Formats: sequence, structure tokens, C-alpha cells
Amino acid sequence: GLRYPDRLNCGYELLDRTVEERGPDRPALRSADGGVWSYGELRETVDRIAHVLTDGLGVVPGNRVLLRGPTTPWLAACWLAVMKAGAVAVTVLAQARAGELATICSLARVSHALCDARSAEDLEEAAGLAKADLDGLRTTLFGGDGPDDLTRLAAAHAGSGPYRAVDTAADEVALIAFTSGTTGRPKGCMHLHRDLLAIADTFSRQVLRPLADDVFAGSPPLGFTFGLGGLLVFPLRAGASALLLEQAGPHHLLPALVRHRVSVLFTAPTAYRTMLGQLDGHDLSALRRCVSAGENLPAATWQAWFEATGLRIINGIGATELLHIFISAADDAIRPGTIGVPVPGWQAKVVDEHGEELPDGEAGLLAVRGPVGCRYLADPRQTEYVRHGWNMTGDTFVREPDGYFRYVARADDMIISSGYNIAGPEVEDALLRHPEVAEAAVVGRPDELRGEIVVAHVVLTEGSDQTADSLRAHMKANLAPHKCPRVFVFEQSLPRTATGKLQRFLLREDSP
Ligand code: 3SK
Repeated sequence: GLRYPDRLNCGYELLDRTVEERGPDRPALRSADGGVWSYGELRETVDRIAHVLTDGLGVVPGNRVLLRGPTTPWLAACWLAVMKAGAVAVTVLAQARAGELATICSLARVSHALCDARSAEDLEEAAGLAKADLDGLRTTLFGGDGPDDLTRLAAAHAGSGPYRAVDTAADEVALIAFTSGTTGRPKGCMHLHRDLLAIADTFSRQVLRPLADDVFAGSPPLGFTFGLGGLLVFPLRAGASALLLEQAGPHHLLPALVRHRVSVLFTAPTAYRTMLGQLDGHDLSALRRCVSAGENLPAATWQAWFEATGLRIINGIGATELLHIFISAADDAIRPGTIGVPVPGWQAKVVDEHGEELPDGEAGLLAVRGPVGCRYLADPRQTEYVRHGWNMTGDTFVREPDGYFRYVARADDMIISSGYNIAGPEVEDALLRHPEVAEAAVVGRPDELRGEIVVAHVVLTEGSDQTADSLRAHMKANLAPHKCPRVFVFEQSLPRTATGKLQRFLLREDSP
């Protein structure tokens, strides 16, 4: 099991410990323009920001500090400084707008905000919206040219010397990560100093197995725990470096992988599919690890990426509530079409609605427990997520007889048609096997006769002239008749959350 001392500061462990063990000169953070901060430079910047926080802005341990902005080395340095100062980082997606920010800042009782100058407007508006709660909110911008810009304030601390990390308890809250799920009011997931090390010492160390020479990059932002882990915590814990991209859509990601000789990639299935159509002429010879999470990875996408690159995608399922990935598999242990087995340190089972474990092969609810647990900040939904000490992720899964966990659907995304349970992702996988289907989302539409019918929302590849009839023929050749979509709706794009998750509920509402 994982054993940590009673007192530890994850900022110190991730940064200072790595400098002590490997020296200050190795690269730590890279940016798209070719800029590189060594570990020594990163520590200097972090320490100056931490001095500003405590000496200048009056931050005391336990204060909640909102971090907001695109994924940049400065945002990463602010996060590490908040950790070292013993404060609590409140992270949000850059896409969060004023209304959502106001709710988050009020719920989390945010006292300070560090905000990229380019993302300041919505925060000002939020402060106006939640005036009573946010009256004392102290916002400091960075990356701008104002006289009080954090960049200047930090430079003024050049002579202040190293910052001594606050002696926090391993069990103290370090992070409140907000998630809205695919619908609903934001929930703050509280995570401890030790949790941030636990994700690196389970999924990263034991499944991903990074090397100190690795260059990490990917699309999830630092405001999403998938990105915070994959692009900051994991590389630092391994003494490796991370390329932080402000613009990380597939069209920016692919050239960046080539230019910076990225070796470890974190992204979502959609990005793998988009890049597949653009690989020609791109030298990906440095790439050795590809991680996919955030959404279901269809076997068709796994296979196509393997055929095109020779690389086996490491599939994983994670949750903001549990911080990072808890079921996965790498290398020869991968079985395409399944996610894998519980990451060492984690346990998983499939249960019925009463919490009774189901036999292998039967679909039920996924229950997991491990070194990180769900602790919502003041939210009654806590008792729905944690039952009898197990975290209920809201996903339907099957455990195969060989112990591998196969994703079926989000529990509330199952389609019931003429008495059959149909999993949208299985139908989507069959659709994506058609070379001219770029994206697919399958939902149920109420139907008097059958209860529900299967409706496929499809984005075709550019220039494709496929029709409902031709896709129907493809599906009939690949899938049992009751699972074949009765209706095809052609779309330009599919609705997704800011973290890339399909918003099937919007398609259900929109179905003609
Ligand atoms: O929410 C997710 O899908 C996720 C996946 C991997 C790691 C972390 C998270 C939150």
C-alpha cells in the first residue's frame, strides 16, 4: 500500500524534492514558442509567487485561492506556489463564465484569485454577481503589463531567497476541483496533499511508468484534474518535463507533438480520431505512451491508432471526484474494447442497485475505492456518490471473466427498446468502424410502441456522401438488428462539455 508521512506538502514533494534528487538543470516546463524553464527556474518562480502570496497578499494556510487561465507555465507555477503556501487551490476550466464562477467562488469561499490577465473579464463580472459573498475577494492578474501584475510583484521578490513550504498535514485539503458533470450545479471535489502524490504513485508510476527524459503533452487543461495530473503532477513526480499548450485542439496538438518530440500524450478519444485523419507527413517517432480518458474509447479508434502509429493507447477511466485514473492497462496487458483492471492500489466491482456484487459478465453499476475518495464540498450529493464506503461513479460496467472491466454506458444513458437494454457506446463503436463516420452519438428517443428507439447522430468526414440508407446497411452487417439505429441525424458537430464529454442529454432534447 501507499504510505506517506503524517505531514507533507505536495508542492514541496513535487518540486523541491525533485530538484534535490535530480539537480536544478533538467527541463521542467516547456511552452509552444520553444521556451523552457528548468526545474531550478521553476522553483525560483514558484518561490517568488509564494512570497507574494504570503508577504504581499496576506494569504494564510487554508485560504482558498482561485486559479484561472489557459494552460501556461505561469498557471502551473501559481498552482505550485499555492500548494507551498499551504493554501487551497480552487481550479476551474478556462471556459467557465461569470455565472458559474460566481457560484464556485461563493461555494468555496474563495478569498484570493490568481487570474491570467486575458481571462479577467468574467471574473470581474462574477465578483459583481456575487457581491455579498465576494466583497473581500482579492484578485491578482498575471501575464499582463499592469503595475500590480503578479509577474512584477514576483520579480520584486528576487532577493527574498527560497520559500520554506508550509508544514501541512498529509490529510489537509490542497485542492478543490470543480466539476459540473454533463449537467447540473457545480460540485467542488476536495482533495488532500497526499491524494496528489497518490495519483502519481498509482496510475502514473505503475501503469504509465514514465522516464525522466519523457516530454509530456496533451489537450486536457490544468483546470481539469485529467490535465493537472497528466501535465503537471505526473511529469514532476517523475523528474520529466511537460509541454504546456494554451491551444491544444487536435490541429495544434499534432504539430506540437512533432516539433517538441513529445513522448507521453494525454488526450481524449475525439482527438485521437481527428489526428488519425492528419497523420501523413508527421514524424511521431518520439511518441511512446498515449493515454486516453475522459470519454469512452471505442475499440475501432484504438485499432485505427495502433494500425497507423504502432502505438497501443493506454485507456483509462477517471473522475474529478477520484482525482485521476483508477482502471487502466498498458502494454501487453491491454485488451482493446475493455478499459483494463483496477490500477494497483485501487479496487473495483460491479454491483446492482442495492450494492450487491454481480457475477462476471452481468452489467451493473461500477463501484470503486482506493487511496483517493470523493469528498464534495458541502453538497448533499455526497451520499449518492459514496455508498457503504464505495464510490459510485454513475457508469454501467461489465466485469469479464478474465477480470477486465468493460464500459457499457453512463448509467442514465442506457437505451431500452422493445425490452432490450442497448448501450449507446456499443452502437457508436460500430458506426465509427465506417471509414466515413467521424463522430457518432447514439441516444434513445421515446416511442409509443417500443418504449424507446435508437437514434444515431452522426458527423461524416469531409466530402462524404453517405446517406441514412448506406449507413443502415453498414450497421446491419455489423450489429444485431435490435441495436441498429432506426433514425440517422446528420450533424456538423456534436455537443460536448468543456472537458470533451458528449452531452447526450442535449441530443435527446433536440431529437426531431
Ligand atoms: O473525468 C474524467 O473523465 C477523468 C479522466 C481521467 C482523469 C481524470 C478525470 C477527471
